[in-house]
Amino acid sequence: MKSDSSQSAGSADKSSNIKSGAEIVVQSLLDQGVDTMFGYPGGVILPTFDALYDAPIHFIIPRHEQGGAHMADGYARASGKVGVIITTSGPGACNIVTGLGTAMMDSIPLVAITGQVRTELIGNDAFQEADTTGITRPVTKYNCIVKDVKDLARTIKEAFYIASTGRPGPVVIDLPVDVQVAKTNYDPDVAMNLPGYKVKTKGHLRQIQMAAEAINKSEKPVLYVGGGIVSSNAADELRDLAKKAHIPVTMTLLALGSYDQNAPESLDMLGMHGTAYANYAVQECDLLIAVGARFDDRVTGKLKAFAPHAKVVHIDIDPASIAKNVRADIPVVGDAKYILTELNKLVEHHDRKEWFTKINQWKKKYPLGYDKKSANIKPQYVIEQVCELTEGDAIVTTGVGQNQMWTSQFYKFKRPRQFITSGGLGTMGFGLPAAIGAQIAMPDSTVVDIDGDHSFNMTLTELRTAVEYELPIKVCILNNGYMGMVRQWQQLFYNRRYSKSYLANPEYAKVAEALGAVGMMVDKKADVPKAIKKMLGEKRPCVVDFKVEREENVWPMVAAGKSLHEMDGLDLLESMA
Ligand SMILES: Cc1ncc(C[n+]2csc(CCOP(=O)(O)OP(=O)(O)O)c2C)c(N)n1
Ligand SMILES: [Mg+2]
Repeated sequence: MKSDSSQSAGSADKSSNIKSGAEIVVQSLLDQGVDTMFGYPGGVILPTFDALYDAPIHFIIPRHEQGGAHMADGYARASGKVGVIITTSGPGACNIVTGLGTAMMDSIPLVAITGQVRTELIGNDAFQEADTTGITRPVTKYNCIVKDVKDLARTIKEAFYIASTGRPGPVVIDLPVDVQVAKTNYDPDVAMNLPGYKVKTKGHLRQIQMAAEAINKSEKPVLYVGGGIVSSNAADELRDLAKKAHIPVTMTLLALGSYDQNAPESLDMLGMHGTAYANYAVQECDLLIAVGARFDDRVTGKLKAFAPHAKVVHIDIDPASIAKNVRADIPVVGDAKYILTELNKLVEHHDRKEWFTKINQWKKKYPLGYDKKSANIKPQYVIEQVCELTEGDAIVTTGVGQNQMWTSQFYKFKRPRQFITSGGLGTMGFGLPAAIGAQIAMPDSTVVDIDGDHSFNMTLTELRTAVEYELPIKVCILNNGYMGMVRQWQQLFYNRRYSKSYLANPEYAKVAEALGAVGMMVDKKADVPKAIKKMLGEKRPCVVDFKVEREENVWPMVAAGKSLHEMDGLDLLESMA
């Protein structure tokens, strides 16, 4: 092996630090503070699994690598730490691609270690060979293959640094089996070598002053905050700014809870299924202060007509995000926590009475709502009950579709890292494994996955993982029988032609029981609170299959291509106010 020359080098002390690549992986993880990881074994990663055999790391084996990647992601989102996953080559590595893409789109720090065939076989179509770095390049912040064991410790250190700094994201280290076996001296203090990777955290002082001046002058400002507030742990600074300067706050899907939704300044979520009061406020504001948000198309609607009267302050750690979609009048590149701290020293208090009066009128006229008198179980009712019975304090994950949008509308979040959902990629099947990861990170919290029937079906095998590790997660399936969001679009835009959006479901309560969890089915409205209470008291993983109204729609809705103020469904909300 080419790289074990260092075996003979150095003092007795140093030679005691001779380790195999596999041992270096484990020691590096421990040195990074990793105490929990996820993974699934296979041929070419066996040396590292052998080194993990007696390592003091809580190791969770999912039933499918995709589940493992979402678990690591849910763990990272709930804890703020880096999520770690290890898989074999070929099929194992390919199975985490969706998980990497999910983390990439939502800027979640992950480190994935994938086994690879022997270096001499690479490119030979060897058994279980896949071009992992090629396949994962577009879904990672950074990836690389380590071909020399001497580079391994440094590469792992760099991987954690890249994953967790700047705009966070997933990193893949591809590791051929022979490099796991090769030996070298392990230097825990090895220096990183990342000349091209620079993170600007501080923000330009003059730009910050200009932002403060604009805030002080503004009569109708809106804070529009995204996932960056969560990843920079800047919720306290955000609250100080909103309270001190008296500015209403609207949040993206990923930022929900970063501002207490029960506070009077909260406008809740904006965008396609955002609140009317958030969307109107954005369309009318004279200053939009975007923090850690990227003006995603689900947020802006028709770009040309977005926030037409607003001067835009854009604060983001990723310079590539700034002015990508919407012109920034005052760009500030840096860490949200730092910049908001500086901004708070410079802003003045203004009442902005007229602005808040107007906002409160919109809130009164168009509250979120649904037909509460219906005899059927309305999905929104289930979520409201879950919110009430968990005192708004649970960690909540979701699938994708209507279930996700209703959860964002009807569960009122109080703090960051409480709502865990796949925003950018919109990955069905995320809810259950993410709940498992979150429960592992937060063993004393109540973790509820509010899921769609078809989203749940995509990764339900992971229920067995929750049983295996005795995780008391709760799953509320909003079972409308349909791929509801697809059906809603087909109803509204395809003349009710429900093409391939229906599939008969299994009996989820029985599936849950068969997998060793508690299963319940609820088809009467009166039984909803009882069932939720029972679910919350369960020590075992518990699945409740709520048979909800089948053709309920999510309102309001800004149809694709429309401007934010052109919402459908407002008359309905007004009539239910
Ligand atoms: C992996 C994946 N495949 C397809 C889609 C497209 N899609 C978005 S929502 C949806 C339907 C979801 O159905 P369900 O989980 O039952 O949720 P509901 O909308 O009914 O609440 C589909 C198919 C997706 N987001 N993710
Ligand atoms: Mg459904």
